[in-house]
Amino acid sequence: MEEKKTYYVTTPIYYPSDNFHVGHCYTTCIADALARYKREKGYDVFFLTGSDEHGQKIEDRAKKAGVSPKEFVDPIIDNAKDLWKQLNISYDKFIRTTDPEHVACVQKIFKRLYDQGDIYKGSYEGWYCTPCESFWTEAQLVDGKCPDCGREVKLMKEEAYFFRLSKYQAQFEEYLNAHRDLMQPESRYNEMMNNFLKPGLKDLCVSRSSVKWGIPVTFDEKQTVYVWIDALSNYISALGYLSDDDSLFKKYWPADLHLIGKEIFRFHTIIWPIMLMALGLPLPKKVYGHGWLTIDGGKISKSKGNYKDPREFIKDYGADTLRYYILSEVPFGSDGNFSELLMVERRNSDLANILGNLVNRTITMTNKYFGGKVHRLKKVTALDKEVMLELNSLAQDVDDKLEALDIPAALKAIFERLSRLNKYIDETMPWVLAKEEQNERLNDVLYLILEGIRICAIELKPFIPDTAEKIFHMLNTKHTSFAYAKVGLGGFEVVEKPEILFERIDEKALKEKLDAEEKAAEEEAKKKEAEEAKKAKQQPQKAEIEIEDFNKIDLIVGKVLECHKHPDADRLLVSKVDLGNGDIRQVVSGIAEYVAPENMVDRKVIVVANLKPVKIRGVESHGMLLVGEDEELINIITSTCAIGTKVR
Ligand code: ME8
Repeated sequence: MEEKKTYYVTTPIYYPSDNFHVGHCYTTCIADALARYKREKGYDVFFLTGSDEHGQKIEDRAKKAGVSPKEFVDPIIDNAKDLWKQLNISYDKFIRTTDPEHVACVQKIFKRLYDQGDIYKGSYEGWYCTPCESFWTEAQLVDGKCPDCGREVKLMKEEAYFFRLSKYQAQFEEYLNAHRDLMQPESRYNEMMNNFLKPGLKDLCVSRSSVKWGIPVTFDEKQTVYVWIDALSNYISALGYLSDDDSLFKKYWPADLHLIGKEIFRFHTIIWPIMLMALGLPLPKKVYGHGWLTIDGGKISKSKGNYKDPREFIKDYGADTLRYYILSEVPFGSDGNFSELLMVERRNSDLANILGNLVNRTITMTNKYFGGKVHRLKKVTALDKEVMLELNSLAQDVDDKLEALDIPAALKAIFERLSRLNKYIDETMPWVLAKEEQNERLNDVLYLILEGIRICAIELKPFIPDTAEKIFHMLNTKHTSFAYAKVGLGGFEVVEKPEILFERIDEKALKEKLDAEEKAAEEEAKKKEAEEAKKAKQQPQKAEIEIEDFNKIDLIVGKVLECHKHPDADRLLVSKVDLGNGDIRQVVSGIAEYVAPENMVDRKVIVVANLKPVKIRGVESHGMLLVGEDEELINIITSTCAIGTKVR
């Protein structure tokens, strides 16, 4: 017997968060759609998701809550699992980095890399806050002080282990040349080449002695494994790598697809492959870095007032509305805007009008004209042939689009067929055929539409599974698998009463409701701001200064010409800023979490121009961008003044 082909797809493991938003649902929905699709195609699929639970932040939050880190994360993970259940996510395993099997696997990997000389002991340098027992990078400091408690920090070194990324550079580049497929989409390959590989890989710090909530290094009890070796290993620990039972590992590794957001692309396409190379393991076949769901072009965030628990959307509109919208909305590889109103508009136009209405009126007509029963079509007209050709080419079309991981295009192909069926109804006018008692033709027309609906529902199954099931139920058909995705069934006996698949939602009323909510949120934010300003006034301010002190600062309006990520620090962006009069500066800022580099270009910013140049993580920075900062957000202060304008 021929062995079943396997397909291993993963999402990132998420940080435990109380504020899961639609952005988090994005990767998981894509992975789910692909997993469901491959299962339908007969693959033996393993779909992995999970949670990334170690690190200082969790330790701190648990301490604040007065519980152990594990006790702290447990309910958050249950909450995440509940969300995935409500969204119909069909994962095969949910891995937690606190699972004992994962911990044991990471410890073995670390030891193996150490024994073979790929991990060595060195020292890590950073700004240390003694009361908080935390290291900070230059960019994380606020006014040169600890961002958590505001106290003085010291430049300190601690012993740490490093992974020899540099040793594998040549071997990895050679591999990449032969496997351009690894990094998807193509554009990100150039970004990795130019920003990280060409400048030369630096060894990576992979342990900390200052972070206690982590996996202990077995041969050095002072150290815990630091973030990425722990997190990335989940993709193989979940399959039992280095355990007594590694049958899943043997069956499914290497992964067919790691799906991740663009900001963690480097970790997955450079560090992870090199780790695997060092372990002598095959590399994943593809890593796909998708864009973000944004709101008004910015990050989704609770403090911006644009955050809503996805479960509220599911409650109001159903899981399939949310799945359909996020899967069809983000263009291939780039960012896509999320808006509740747009989601409802798409629900009304695509799901209710094009799909729901088609199903409803076809079932109604089949009942009205033939008591719910039609037989196979007998006489094929030129028009029927054209429609059949379109329907019969759908499966291949969807397959091609999904092979290229272009999910919006796959959905578009299906909706084009559904629209074609609606047009076919207008062209054939079944109600006229009924009036003229052309019963044979009427039967053939209804048969072809029902077949079309059935075929589209088969293709829709991976994306909006609940809806597809409802359609199959209404058509009363068992022919719901890809094996039957062509016109050719014997006939239909449909249910008597069609179910409304998607009630239309009143967009005007929703807009009014959302506007009112936004206004209330703005007022709430204003109130909070006023309270905070009042509090800040009561708090000790920085010491008063003389006007001469302020005059020492040279503030100038500049325009960002270029901006890219710091090659060596996730939180930093490196901008080239034109200050006028031929003065072009390079400025490093700790804003990567809040703005994409491409969104910095052409912005007019205010620069502290006479700040002494410094090197920040090896990159020269001459000047500082002014930003506004609260607990969760950083806004870049912009100006409409001309380049070179002095700010006073
Ligand atoms: O990065 N739109 O976890 P995480 C689209 N633990 N995707 C978004 C998004 C948005 N608005 N916001 C977040 C981590 N994501 C690590 C991963 S893997 C070995 C370790 C995506 O919870 C983001 O791009 O911060 C990332 O792929 C995923 O959510 C997890 O983010």
